[in-house]
Amino acid sequence: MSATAAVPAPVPTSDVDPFAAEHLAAPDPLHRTLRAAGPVVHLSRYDVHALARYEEVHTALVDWQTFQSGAGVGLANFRHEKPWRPPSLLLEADPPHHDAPRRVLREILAPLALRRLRETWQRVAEELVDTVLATQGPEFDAFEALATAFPLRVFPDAVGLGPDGRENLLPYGNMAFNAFGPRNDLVRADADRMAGLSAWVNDQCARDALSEDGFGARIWAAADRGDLTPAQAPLVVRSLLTAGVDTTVHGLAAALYAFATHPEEWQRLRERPQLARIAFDEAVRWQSPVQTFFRTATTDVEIAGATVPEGGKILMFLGAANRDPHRWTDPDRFDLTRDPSGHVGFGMGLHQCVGQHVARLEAECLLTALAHRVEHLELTAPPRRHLNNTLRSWASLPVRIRRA
Ligand code: HEM
Ligand code: OVM
Repeated sequence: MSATAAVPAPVPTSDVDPFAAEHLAAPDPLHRTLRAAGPVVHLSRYDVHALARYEEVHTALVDWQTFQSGAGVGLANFRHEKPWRPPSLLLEADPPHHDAPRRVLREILAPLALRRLRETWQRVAEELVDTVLATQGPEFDAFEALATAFPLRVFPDAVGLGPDGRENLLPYGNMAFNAFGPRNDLVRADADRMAGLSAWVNDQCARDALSEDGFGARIWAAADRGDLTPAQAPLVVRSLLTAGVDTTVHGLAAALYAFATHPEEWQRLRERPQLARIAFDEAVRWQSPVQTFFRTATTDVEIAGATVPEGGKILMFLGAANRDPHRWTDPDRFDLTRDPSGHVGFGMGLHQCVGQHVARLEAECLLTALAHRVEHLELTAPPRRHLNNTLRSWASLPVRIRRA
């Protein structure tokens, strides 16, 4: 027996700040470095353990007993730090508390329950694309005109929001996704808007603020049935308003960016518009609009020879796992012929995105409407990123299109 076998390999450590502007703007080089450094890397700046390989990220996502969400899925440890708002009953909860809210949302957002929306969303997408093509000419900002405009036209109505104040939705989501990271300049930049945005969102979660036929009303109906308590209902509505807007805006932008830079894949989609769903999942794999989430260790846990202490935070790089060459062939390629299933862009396991069918339906409607009307699209200038601690997000996507 060799003496070295008993000595655990030292955990690689790094003082890199993954939330620094340079890495948020272009995360791929950091992801490569972290994947190569080892299965676990200690990040000394925040005293957290980082996972950037597919296998370890997947393991942490599915093992909710060891890697809990109830102490927060951001850097802040709710055991010691007061959360910036009452925790989410889904995202920031563990079984058994997680069960009832999850079941309620799963049923309301299930593919079958969304069927009644498809016809309307398809029509809205077609009208939007027709209007953009008619009024904007061949060159426009696809981030504003399509990726932002479409979700904002369909999703708030589907939830049942009133007409006023919808311009608060994106800033609120931006703030919430920043709040998972450290208290850096991105968080400080929104400090003065936090109270106002939160008050507006919380007001929209009341039964009286919601129409009678949307997702929000169904959440309140679940409370009437006793599936939720009346105190839980507004917080479950809040989850939709927090998680359901920015994610799809930047997810759709990722898909449009992918096609604007991969003309041969656009031709493939035009030939077979049924590929829209797979194309969207491949764009989510390729760009990972949600880049990171944290967990907290419920016990001293060994990951590939390294010990993460009980109560320690674990940072999962979803975007790095989605491009791990040990899991994906030619991972940096946006490729409609691959099978993107198994990507962790929507998470995996118990907390896997409960709104993913909503996101896919939006994407399917918008992408097929475009596929039928646009022969070619290309960038006219480098797109601009918007920096966020969690989202791989966009500020502009300048394109030129040729009508079909
Ligand atoms: C959870 C990503 C769209 C609502 C998640 C998680 C990810 C994710 C990675 C897992 C969190 C974790 O494991 O801790 C995305 C992406 C989207 C998207 C990339 C769009 C491209 C949506 C939409 C909604 C939504 C449209 C609402 C209609 C939620 C909720 C959770 C969640 C409520 C928490 C689920 C739970 O903890 O059980 N999402 N999401 N998401 N998502 Fe999404
Ligand atoms: C929530 C939630 C869920 C997923 C993502 C998210 C801000 C929030 O339940 O509030 O990001």
